[in-house]
Amino acid sequence: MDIVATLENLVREMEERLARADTLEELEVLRADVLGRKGRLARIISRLPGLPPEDRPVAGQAANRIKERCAALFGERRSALLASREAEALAGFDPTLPGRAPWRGSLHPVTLIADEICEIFTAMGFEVVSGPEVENDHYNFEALNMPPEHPARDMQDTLYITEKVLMRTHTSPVQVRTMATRAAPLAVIAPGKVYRRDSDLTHTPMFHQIEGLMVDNGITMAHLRGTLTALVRAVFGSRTRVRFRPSFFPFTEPSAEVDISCCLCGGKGHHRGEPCRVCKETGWVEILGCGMVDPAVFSAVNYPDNVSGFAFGLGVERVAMLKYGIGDLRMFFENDVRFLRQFA
Ligand code: 2NM
Repeated sequence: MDIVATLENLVREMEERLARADTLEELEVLRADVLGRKGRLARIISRLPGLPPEDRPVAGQAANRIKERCAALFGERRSALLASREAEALAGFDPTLPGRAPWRGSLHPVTLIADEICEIFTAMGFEVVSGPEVENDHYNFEALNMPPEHPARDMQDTLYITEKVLMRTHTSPVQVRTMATRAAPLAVIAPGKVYRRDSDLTHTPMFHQIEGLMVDNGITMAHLRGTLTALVRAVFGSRTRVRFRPSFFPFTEPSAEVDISCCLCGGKGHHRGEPCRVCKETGWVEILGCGMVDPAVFSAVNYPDNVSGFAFGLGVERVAMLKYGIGDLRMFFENDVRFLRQFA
């Protein structure tokens, strides 16, 4: 029967064309040509009603068989093409390899130093306290022996919110607040952000301070000296030398600044045959300010006059720069991961 032979030919022809179709696009053209609504198979089937009735069942069955066979051949070729396309895409890399873990970040060097210093003091029995960054005139200045018009207020370039409300210029108001609510004896440290109207290569409008205060009967400068020497040697190493230089602060009397032997040149003033850039050839670098709390501060918080105490303050960025050999203050605020990940 001629129609059955035509159908058989169609399958053979299609098998050949399928073998040559090597893209999914070519395959789709072939599918439309053979199996589409107006394709070759559809045209053959449309001739069935014109056959003599006795031939129709055999021809009809053959048409159905061929249709299924063609669809199956297409499916196989399509799967094969999809598989080889994927294999091509994956060529040269192994999809079972584990991914690269993203960097999860690390603590900022300022945080590392602040945590380290707080830990050193808590180990000596100090307690960490905190207070507001927006302060008022009383706690930031007045109670710290800096009345209005006191020339010491010119030492601070203050960021004012109103005439009486301001961004704290140091963390000392935290110590004042602590004394105002608690009786001696007291040993506290106050870490935190402080604000100054200052911005250049070596000053930022916000930086971090840690201040400490110890009050009891019989606290002397010997306690101050021993405590701060212990701090410096814990941070910079046990061979670090320490010297106390007379200075002035409105809230302490006497007052001192503490220098340490230069952590780059070891106090020699020269490093690798060059003048030391850290200590400017002096062999010493300033690290903190301190003193015995002025009686005027104690009276502002109604402390009895039989107590004495020492206090100190340091800049965390400054300590971090010296300890890690960072030459530029701006590094702390740029948050460049190439800088930050060195402290991971
Ligand atoms: C410094 C230097 C010297 C200080 C004083 C006080 C308080 F509140 F107790 F009076 N807190 N911090 C102080 C003393 C801070 O920073 C360079």
